[in-house]
Amino acid sequence: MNRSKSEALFAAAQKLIPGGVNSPVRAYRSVGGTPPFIARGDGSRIYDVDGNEYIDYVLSWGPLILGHRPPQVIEALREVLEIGTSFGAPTEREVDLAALICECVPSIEMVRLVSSGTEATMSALRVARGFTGRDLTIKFEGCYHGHVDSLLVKAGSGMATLGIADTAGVPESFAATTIALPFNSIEAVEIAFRERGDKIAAVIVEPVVGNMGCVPPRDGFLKALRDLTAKYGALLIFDEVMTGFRLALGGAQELYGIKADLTTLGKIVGGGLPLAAYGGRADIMSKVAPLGPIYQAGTLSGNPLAVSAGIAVLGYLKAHPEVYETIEKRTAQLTANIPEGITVNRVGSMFTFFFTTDPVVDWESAKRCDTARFKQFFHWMLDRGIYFAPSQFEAGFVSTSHSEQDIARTVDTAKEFFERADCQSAAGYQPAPHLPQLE
Ligand code: KE4
Repeated sequence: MNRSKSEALFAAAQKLIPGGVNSPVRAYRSVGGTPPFIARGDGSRIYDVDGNEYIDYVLSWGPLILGHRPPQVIEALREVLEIGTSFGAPTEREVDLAALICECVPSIEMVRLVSSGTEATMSALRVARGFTGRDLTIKFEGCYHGHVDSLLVKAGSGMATLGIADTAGVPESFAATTIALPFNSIEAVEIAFRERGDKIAAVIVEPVVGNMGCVPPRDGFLKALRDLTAKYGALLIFDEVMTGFRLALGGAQELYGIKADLTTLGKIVGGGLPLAAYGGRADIMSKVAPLGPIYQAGTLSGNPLAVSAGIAVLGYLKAHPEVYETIEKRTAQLTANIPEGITVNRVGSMFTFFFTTDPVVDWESAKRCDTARFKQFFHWMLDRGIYFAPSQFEAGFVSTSHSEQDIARTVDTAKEFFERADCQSAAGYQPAPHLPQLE
């Protein structure tokens, strides 16, 4: 597959942008090779600057549940372009989106719009500390909640991909406010609360983890978090930036029947534009400025372009709940037909192929994956027009625009990889370090 234009652009980009990318995981550091520079997207497809076509299972890391350029979103954006792009003042659309969010996620009684998932989790954490008057947070190893200083402790996603346990630049005093525990370990949470329960402001969790790869909660784990936080007067924060509107209209909360005190949303809620949100119980959210003493602000919060895209997507999902059954069925077709020899985790239309034969239930088990074989698989698929996340520690997504033919072609291409003799071990098929070519 010729990627000469991407290579030239990548070389130019690296002179101007750290690593040539505006978010680390895009740089292909853990899989090697040149990241395709994307020229356009349409439905389930993206096309790079060299004209190569791919079936896209990254979907901008989750937001594009309706695929690329869904007509509803394009039309909504066109309408807004006629009236302006940003006012820095309240608009009717923000009230409409707030109402939609509160309707879809019953635990959210009041909501504040922000511009990124990181902003949402950072704000939710500050609100939890302000509301409880406590400083400590429990998070789980392998979970990623954006690049919030105090949460970049044993985080997943790009940090797991790059093998960075803890980032530089975060004062020890910040990191010390975070207690990182094994995901799915109720006992570890019980001990933490027994020892320091009166100092813990919140537990923040990806209710279904996407950022160490897709890892579902063990039976009873989320309920235990709900009970323990209530017992000790801490808040339960569900980080549903990835799972919100993805697993169900009401997110993981609807799927598992657990009501969080605060919820963070992102990705789908902005329909592919920069928009995220945090919200929850009115008694908690009423502490947020200008109503209460906890400050949070944002120049482009609630801007009409992003809000209109969010309304278009959420409005469509609300009017067509059957889409969840369709994308879950398509994802099941994809994951059920992957040959033996790897572990597949799937929840709804989120999935990960883990290159291990052991169950993957937490970061300890995820990090034992054979990332060298994942790299071979990744390039095998990429060179045949199947675009997965360039990391073993990310989730894949299916949209309403993925056809049964897309799924069948993906399964067949994966089967070829697993059946080829030289792909049976990491010593086998090796993509060229900078030019993953195949004969
Ligand atoms: P952003 O600040 O990237 O909008 O959202 C941060 C965030 C918060 N919470 C969860 C559960 C998330 O998954 C994310 C961001 N997800 C990653 C992908 N795993 C974004 C991709 C990237 O960092 O480039």
